[in-house]
Amino acid sequence: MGKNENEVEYGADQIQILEGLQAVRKRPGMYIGSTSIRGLHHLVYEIVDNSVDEALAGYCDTIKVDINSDNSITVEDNGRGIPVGINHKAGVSAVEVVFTVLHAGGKFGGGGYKVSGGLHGVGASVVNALSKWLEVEISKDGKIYYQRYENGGHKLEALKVIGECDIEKTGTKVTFMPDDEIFDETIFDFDTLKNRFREMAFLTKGLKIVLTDKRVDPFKERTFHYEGGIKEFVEYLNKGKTPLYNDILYFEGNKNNVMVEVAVQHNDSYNESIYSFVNNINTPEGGMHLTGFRNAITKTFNDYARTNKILKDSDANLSGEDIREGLTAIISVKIEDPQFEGQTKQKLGNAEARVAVDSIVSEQLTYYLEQNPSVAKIICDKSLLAARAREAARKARDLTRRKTALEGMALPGKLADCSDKNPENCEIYIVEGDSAGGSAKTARDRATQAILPLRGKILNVEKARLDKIYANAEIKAMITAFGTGIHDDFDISKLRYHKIILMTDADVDGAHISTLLLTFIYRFMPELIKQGHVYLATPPLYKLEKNKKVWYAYSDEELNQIINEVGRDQNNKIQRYKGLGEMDADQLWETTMDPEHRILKRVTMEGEVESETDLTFTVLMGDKVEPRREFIEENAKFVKNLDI
Ligand code: TTJ
Repeated sequence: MGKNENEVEYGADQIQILEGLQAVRKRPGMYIGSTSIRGLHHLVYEIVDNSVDEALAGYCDTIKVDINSDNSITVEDNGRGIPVGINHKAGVSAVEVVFTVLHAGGKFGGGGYKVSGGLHGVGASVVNALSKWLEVEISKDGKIYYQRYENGGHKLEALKVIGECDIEKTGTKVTFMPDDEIFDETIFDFDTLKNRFREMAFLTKGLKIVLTDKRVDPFKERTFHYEGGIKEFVEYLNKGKTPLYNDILYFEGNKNNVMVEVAVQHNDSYNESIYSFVNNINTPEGGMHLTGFRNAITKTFNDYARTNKILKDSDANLSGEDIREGLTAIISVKIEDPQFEGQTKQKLGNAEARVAVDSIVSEQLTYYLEQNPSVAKIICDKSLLAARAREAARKARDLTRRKTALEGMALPGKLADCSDKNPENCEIYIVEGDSAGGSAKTARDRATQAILPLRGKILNVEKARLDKIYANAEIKAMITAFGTGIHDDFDISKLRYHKIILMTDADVDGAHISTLLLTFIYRFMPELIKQGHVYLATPPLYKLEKNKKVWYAYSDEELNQIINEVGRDQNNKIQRYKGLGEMDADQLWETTMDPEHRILKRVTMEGEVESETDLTFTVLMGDKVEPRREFIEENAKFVKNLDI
């Protein structure tokens, strides 16, 4: 029986190809990490990374990403366009190879650096396999080539010419619809994509990325374009702080086939915000490139300080931590064959990267300091101050470290500890105010629930140096109670409670105290948040009493719903809770502490751009007002029009 024009002949190769794509559909998590919203966004990054490769090769300077009204995605670049000729080994067009063969092509045969996606360049074929449909258009040589795939990568026809274009127009345009049989969530989040594309543009100087959300009217559009690349990234991260000098130090070079770019600027804060990348992928666990950077600056600043008598011979060396106090830095390396290690495969293992970064930064930083003695002195003086504060803090810190049992309980007096000693069973409530703390101590399950009452507002650590922080009783009490230590001392295996629950009033003051607590935990023990140990308790907003029966409502909507159920009449007695202190121990237990009924909100680092979280804390908790006002305007999505 002859085959009609739209039937496709399945040779052995074709069957093998479809089996490959079928394998992706069977175990998507193996290729894109998960089928959650994170995996959904990874599809976009996998496609965009191909265009970024073309930009790195020097042939593309604009990438447009559209979220279409049907929640499909279009990515279009002005690169050379995927080759359209027949790939003789595969017997089909190179385009078809790219979209149907797993791990296809070292980037279509081109040399140069490959920016492999978050999951190491699984490429476009995986996106095709996980899409309901996908279309590709290539413009080159005055023609528009087109091909469409459906149901996880089944091609409808061979690549064909569907039209003409200007002879000088070249580029690749891909539109795909994620398969809702694979993904739990198929609604793209504009802010998540926005944050990642901002980061990509910073890391690829000169590249313009335009993100447009066509699901809203008028369209929402953001353009990211930084000729200064990672120098502008450092400037952006420092916008919530005060730089200590005007220059942004920039070092770049190539060594051992490792391309190195580093940008550095100190600010007046006491935190370090250092972000490292390999082939545009963020490496939160650091690795060899970060080690090379740390080694280089510690050695170079100490050499400079001694040579220039800023450090006397008798003085101890400045520690890395002293020099990095207030440091904002981006370390970006590009390497042909990155080896990722660590718990989450986000740590760079290539030793040649350590050598390359160390030598390039040491050499160029030494030269910069010699040419700019005033900046060098500013940095060394700040490091000396940090060293003295650290020395003072060390003494204070030793007081927060648990002494041995022989020296008696080193735990804070105000802590009502629990009897169970297995941290996995235990939780600690950080409670605002002594009265609520009293009720919580009465209400709790003594076996597994510890209570640490805090008195009023705690220190805003965003603006305080370590010695001042250690001097603060509330902060010291939490450090001792948690047991992990902080900063470089931090050891998650010493955590004494697997749940840290912040319980504050459901009003503005309570929210402020929760924010101050989260700032402290994020700046001093971020792993507690990253590993999901931190929660917010949610006390009820209302109590409704009717004919001796009681209901609790945790939101206005829920109150309305209950009133509709029980009937709207004058027997309803409604109390709006202003604070935890208005509840007696039984009510506090029943509504907010009983694991059977309570509602806990887990605190997570939403989104994938580490530096955005850091910047958010700086902007919201730092001392510069303008960036905070901008942030609130940009993010206050539900500002009610106050009828004043
Ligand atoms: C590679 O080297 C040979 C000439 O063509 C180069 C190429 O294929 N460039 C290229 C691929 N630019 N853009 C892509 C691409 C863009 C998107 C949106 C999706 C995919 C899979 C590839």
